[in-house]
Amino acid sequence: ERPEEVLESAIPFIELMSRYRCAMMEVETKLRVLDEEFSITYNRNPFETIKSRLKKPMSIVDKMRKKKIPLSVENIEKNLNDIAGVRVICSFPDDIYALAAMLVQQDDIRLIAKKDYIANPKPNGYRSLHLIVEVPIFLSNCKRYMRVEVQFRTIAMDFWASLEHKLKYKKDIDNPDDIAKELEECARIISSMDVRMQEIRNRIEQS
Ligand code: 0O2
Repeated sequence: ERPEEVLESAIPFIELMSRYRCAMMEVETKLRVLDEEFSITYNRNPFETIKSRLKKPMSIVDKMRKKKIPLSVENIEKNLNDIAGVRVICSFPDDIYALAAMLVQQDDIRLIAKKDYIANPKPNGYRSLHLIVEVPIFLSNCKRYMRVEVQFRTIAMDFWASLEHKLKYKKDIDNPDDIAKELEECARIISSMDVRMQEIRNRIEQS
């Protein structure tokens, strides 16, 4: 193939990624608007930080291979839910559910799936609330619904997940079973601490 042909064949993929980037921006803006309103009305912020990321092309290829689906722009859009990811990090568990409900009830958002790993943690201890939503993006001549994965976690759950993520990707660790057990126990401690911090905040607000 000639270089210009290679480049040309990449255009649909570049366009797809651009649409995902727009959808990610839409979701992030919606959450920032809620934050703005909260800070004016209730004098507090419902989340600490928000981070967005697009899945890397190589990770997309790996995931499609793992799912044994032929690689094409159409198949990527149909089969992967987490090309566009928004991570919302809250101080308190109640804020997670409040924000998620406010996002989902907006009339241009379609909720595709909800995985509540806070109510039902993974066996390794992973906790977060995952929503797969579709959000419309308005282009020059059309409206397209794009899927975005929104992960809601507390600061403590995020701290845990980033350490656990290291375990997953690092090979040749001494005593991986011991570490996994220790991590699972930490996840429980974190969860009960999140609940206690929430209760303290409720008491402060009531008084
Ligand atoms: P990365 O590097 O964060 O992008 P699916 O995406 O639906 O095919 P699955 O496993 O059903 O696959 O999705 P799920 O459970 O909703 O998890 C998707 C993402 O949640 C992961 O993306 C992680 O970001 C996070 N996650 C899920 N489980 C764990 C866990 O046990 N530990 C940590 N640290 N993060 C987790 P990726 O693509 O795996 O990774």
